Amino acid sequence: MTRLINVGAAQLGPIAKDESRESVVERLLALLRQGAEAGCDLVVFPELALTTFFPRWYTDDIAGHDHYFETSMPGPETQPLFDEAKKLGVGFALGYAELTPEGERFNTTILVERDGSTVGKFRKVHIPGHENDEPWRPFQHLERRYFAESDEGFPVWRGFDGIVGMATCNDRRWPETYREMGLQGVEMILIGYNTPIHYAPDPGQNALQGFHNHLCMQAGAYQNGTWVIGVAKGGTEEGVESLAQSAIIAPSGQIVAQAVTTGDELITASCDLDWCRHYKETLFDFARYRRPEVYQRITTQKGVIEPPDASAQDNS
Ligand code: CDT
Repeated sequence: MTRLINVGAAQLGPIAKDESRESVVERLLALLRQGAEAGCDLVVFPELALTTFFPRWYTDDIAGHDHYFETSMPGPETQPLFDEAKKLGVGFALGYAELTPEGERFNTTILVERDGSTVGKFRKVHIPGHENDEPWRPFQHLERRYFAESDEGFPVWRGFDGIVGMATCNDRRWPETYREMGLQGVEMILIGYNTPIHYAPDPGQNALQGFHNHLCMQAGAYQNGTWVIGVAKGGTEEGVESLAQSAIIAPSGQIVAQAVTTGDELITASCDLDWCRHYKETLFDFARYRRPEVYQRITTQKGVIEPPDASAQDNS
């Protein structure tokens, strides 16, 4: 059996601080139309795909940056994207900054079906970086100042003739992200990211950014028998170089398509959702082989608890 879903990973290049939403939406529309021409059922855009990565700037007053946030989705500027996608019969995932009526701020992705209906909304769970001003850094990563951590976890939805889930950027580095969705039978995980190459707390990791990006997504795909679609906003944005290397990853863990530029670029693959079964029903047959009774620390413990130091033990 084959259940083929044609997917486009719509990588974006930089978005300047003063680039208008209208201009960004035009770029998204160009990629969407390219996807439609290539026969895509689904086009995936990156995290915070409507604006520059504004958490790199400190502010005392977050509300002063509310122009980076969406209070409705679709809103007036994004409606043309929704209209065109429905007309073309192409679904899409779009990352954006969400400001709720209650005044909460989330790093959100919406997934829209080919008929224009909303499949689901995902709010980023693992919020990286820091809360307070750290001017020693060449640039800051203040996501923890701007965004609340979602407590909604990692739901999956039936859509695109399969079972689809989402995660956002830093979420992709955590094995729990994939396993939570794997335990719900996920067949395709959509992940947008903005990953600066320079990691100020430990620049020794800079040269490994590309390796770590693919390492975690390929492992998550293989260990859960799922497709993973990783989509970057890459290139040099407001002086900050971010990783590109968007990739479409099969349930085998193999990369089947990869971006070759750091700018706006669509890569596509025909994804057979039934390929997932090869892994879900063999090596990773969870019902047969998992041992949740010995994994208790995973859900009861947050940080590391080391065993007692042997030299401190009383050996009398
Ligand atoms: N956007 C995002 O989550 N970026 C993080 C950078 C971590 S460094 C503070 C990432 O995991 O790629």
